[in-house]
Parts: sequence; C-alpha cells; structure tokens
Amino acid sequence: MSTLLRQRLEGLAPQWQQQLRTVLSDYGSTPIADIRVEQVIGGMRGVPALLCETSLVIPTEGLRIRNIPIADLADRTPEDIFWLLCTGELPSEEERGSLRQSLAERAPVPTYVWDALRALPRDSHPMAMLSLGLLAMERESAFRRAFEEGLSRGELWKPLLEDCLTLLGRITTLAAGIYRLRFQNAEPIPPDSRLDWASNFAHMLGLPDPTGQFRDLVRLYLVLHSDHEGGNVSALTGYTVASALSDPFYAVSAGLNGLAGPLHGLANQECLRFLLQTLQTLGPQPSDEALEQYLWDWLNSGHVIPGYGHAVLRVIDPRFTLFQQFAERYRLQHELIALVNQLFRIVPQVLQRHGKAKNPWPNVDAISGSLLYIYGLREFEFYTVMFGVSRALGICAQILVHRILGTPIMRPKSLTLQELEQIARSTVASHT
Ligand code: CMX
Repeated sequence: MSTLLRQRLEGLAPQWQQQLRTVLSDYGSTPIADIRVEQVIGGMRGVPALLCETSLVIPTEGLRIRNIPIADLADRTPEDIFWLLCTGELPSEEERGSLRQSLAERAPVPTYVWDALRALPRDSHPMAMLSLGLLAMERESAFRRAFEEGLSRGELWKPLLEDCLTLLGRITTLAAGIYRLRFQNAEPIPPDSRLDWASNFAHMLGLPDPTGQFRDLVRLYLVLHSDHEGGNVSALTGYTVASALSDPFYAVSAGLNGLAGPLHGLANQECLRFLLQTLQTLGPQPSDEALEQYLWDWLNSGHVIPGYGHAVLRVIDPRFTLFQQFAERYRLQHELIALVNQLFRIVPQVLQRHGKAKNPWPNVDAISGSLLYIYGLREFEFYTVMFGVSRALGICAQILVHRILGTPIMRPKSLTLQELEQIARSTVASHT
C-alpha cells in the first residue's frame, strides 16, 4: 500500500467532507440550471448535474487536471498525474517514489488471469480481453471483503484505494501481455520492478526502442488520456457502477467497456484506419484538392471524420497540440504525420462548410494512433487498450474521491417520451 498517498488522503478527507456538508447545508435546495427537452433526448448533453473533482474540460481551452492546464503537465509522469488527480497536489520526490514502488510491487498478474485470457478465441478484441482480465481479478477485491466484514461507510475509501493500486499496478502488465498474446504470438514479458509505471509498460510491450523515444511517447500517452472530467462515457460509467458500492474491478471494467465504443475511445483506432485508407486511396502526399474531394465523398457517404469534433470542446484539443509538439521535438518525418498536418489544415474548413459538427477542430485521436504506428505499434485494435490503461487512472481517482466524499448511489429520474411531451406542453402553457 502506498502509505504516503493514504496518509495524505487521510489528512485531506475531513476538509473535503466538511466542504461538501457546507455546500449541501447552505445551498442544497438552490436550483442551478434549466434543462431543455433537447438535452434530455440528447444524452444529457451539457446538463451540469455531476460532481467531479479530478478534472475539468473548459470548452474554449481544454483539459485542466485539478485546475492545472494539461499543457503544464506534459512533462510529468503518470504517477505524478495519479497523485494529482487523487489529492489535488503534485507529489514530492518522496511521495512519487512511494507511489511508484507501490505500483511496481503489484505489477505481477496472477496465473489464473492469463489462463482465462488464453482460453478466449483468437479473434477476441483486445478491449474485451482487458475488461475480462480486470473482472477476473475481482475475486481479490479488498473493498468487497471489507464491505462484507462490515467496515463503516466512512472508512470504505481505504480498501477502495488498495484495490485501485492493485488494479493500476497490474493493468500495464495485463495490457502488455494481451498485446504479446494476441498480436505477437509470444509470452507476456514479466514486469521489471526497477522501472516506473510508463517505462515498465513500454518495456513489457517488447518493441525495439533504441532511442528511448517510444518510452517517452508511452509516458506522454498515459498522461494525456488519464482523465477528461466526469461526464464522458467511460468516467460516468465507472462512477455509476462504483456508486452502487460495486468494487473498482467492476467499475473500471465497466468504464472500459464504454471506452471501447467507436464514438469514444475506439475513435483512435478508427482514425488510424481512416488515415491509412486515405493514403492507400490517394497515395502519399496527395494534393490539397484531391484530399478535400476525398473528404467530401467520405462525408457524403454518411461517415464522420474520425479525430474531429467533440461533445464538449470548441477549440483545438490541447492534447492534439502536445502530440504534434512531440512529433516536432523528435523531428518525425513520416507520411502519416504529413497527412495529419495536412488534414489539420483542411478538415476544419470542410466541417464548417458541411455545417453539422459543432466543433470542427481535431481531438486527441486525430494524431495519437499515428505516433504509436510510427514507433512500431501497428496493431491498431490495441490503441484503445493504451487509452484504457491511462483512463483507468482517472476512473480510479474519481471513484476514490467520491467514496471519500461519501456521495450516494446514482439515480437520475427518467421520463417517457409522453411524459416529456406533457411536461414541455404545460411549461409552454404556463409561459403564455
Ligand atoms: N465528422 C462529421 N460529422 C460530424 C463530426 C465529424 N467529425 N462530428 C460531429 N459530426 C456531426 C454529428 O454526427 C452530428 O450529426 P447528426 O446531427 O446527423 O447526428 C452533428 O455533427 C452534431 O454533432 P455534435 O453535437 O457536434 O457532436 P456530438 O457531441 O454529437 O458528438 C463526437 C461528438 C466526438 C461523437 C463527434 O464529433 C464524432 O463522431 N467525431 C468523430 C469521432 C471521434 O473523433 N471521436 C473521438 C472523440 C474523443 C473521445 O471522446 O474520446
């Protein structure tokens, strides 16, 4: 157990709990928003009805983790980010070391998990394998055991933290092992307890990395995808499941099942498929005119342009820019990067003229897969697994903070279409 993280949270918990009690007692019955019919039908889009302390997505700026812009965190390690997500503070050297050691100690994955994965058909999607691997470990949950033994509600966050550390310690080993079993027809590479979380993951993937650049890409990838406030499908699902006091293995596995959808995490896989298909159809270095015509044909045949648009953002995703800067820093000369940059010049204008997408700018998926591909990770079905390893940091931190705050089970009110229509009709009548 990372005793330092637990100790820091023990210090912070009473302040957070007091703040929650004060807001509830001072403003508990104060209305904060009107809800429109289109928001009820449109996936609760924009309804400010969720508490999330770990991060915030500002439509005109992008992601802030605990109020720090993501661009200011791009040189950090995933351990720093997890500590920050959980506590609201960046760790000291000693705190970082303690968390790193705690994750490294827990990195070995039990044999029964590998056995379960080996029993799956060869064409199983790696996201299904990741989710199943986590779920298989549920039998070891300290949280479930503590609950069954009657630990008081206020103390439940402690075994939950323990589970989160076990899950995070193992998830890199699990994911890298899935890559080896599924795509390399090779045995998983055991973790090296001397390495940090990101370096160990890069090491266990087993790809050649003579310059260390791939290791740096894995670090950046794990930092940038860790959290994106509370309303995205993976975080919201994890939170919902954990609110029923299901343990983190259930909650993170469920969140990752949502991440596996093509409108969410799977978009990076779809994006690279789109880029490769574009190069195959148009050849390398297509003219701007040919590319623009290709985009219109693509849109007119009913497709979305992967990697562009966002449910919340209304600017270029800063995570896209940070990956572009990574490509510039290492002077990556590759036809995929050339295409990513060319699309960045052309797609926003095309989407603006197309007139549907509220946000014509690139999101992180417009480039992330290309970088992995260039460094030799070419099996793009695996890309959402990379995303999932990172997003597990955010889901774990979110459910941990919720358990510290003691928030109740999720239970929004649903309406039938008929009820919705009746409520809307009487609202209109009362205003005329
Ligand atoms: N290409 C073409 N059309 C697009 C589009 C794109 N990139 N982005 C949005 N649109 C369309 C939508 O399909 C929708 O059309 P309909 O009215 O016919 O349904 C319309 O524009 C309005 O959509 P929106 O309000 O701007 O966007 P949503 O919040 O509904 O959806 C998202 C957001 C990300 C699903 C959407 O932009 C999309 O499909 N993008 C491509 C896939 C992608 O890059 N996903 C990764 C997102 C990052 C993540 O969550 O991980």
